[in-house]
Amino acid sequence: MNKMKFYIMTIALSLTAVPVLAASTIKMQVEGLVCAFCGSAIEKKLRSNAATADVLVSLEHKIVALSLKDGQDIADDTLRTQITDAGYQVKKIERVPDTLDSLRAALKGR
Ligand SMILES: [Cu+2]
Repeated sequence: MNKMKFYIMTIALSLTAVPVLAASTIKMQVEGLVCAFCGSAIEKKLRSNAATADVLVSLEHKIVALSLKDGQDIADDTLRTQITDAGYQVKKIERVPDTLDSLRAALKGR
């Protein structure tokens, strides 16, 4: 392999090593959400994070999800604390590749 090819390969590899796009949707399973007031309380709490772009609350599926603003993040611990402090129990926190809209559509169809 000549030097030029080697450089091109190296650049190509280093580009693919960078995560294409960090998951920007956080999906949480939350227990204790029983009525619309719970839903709006938790939504308000999550929207207080500067990194929050949008929030989805499904009482029916016990799912709370939020989308993050580009390049921003909220630590799992922060979310856990906010939700616990509001009086609910977080069962699961996961980063998913779906957009909030696709989650919304999927929950509706279930
Ligand atoms: Cu309630």
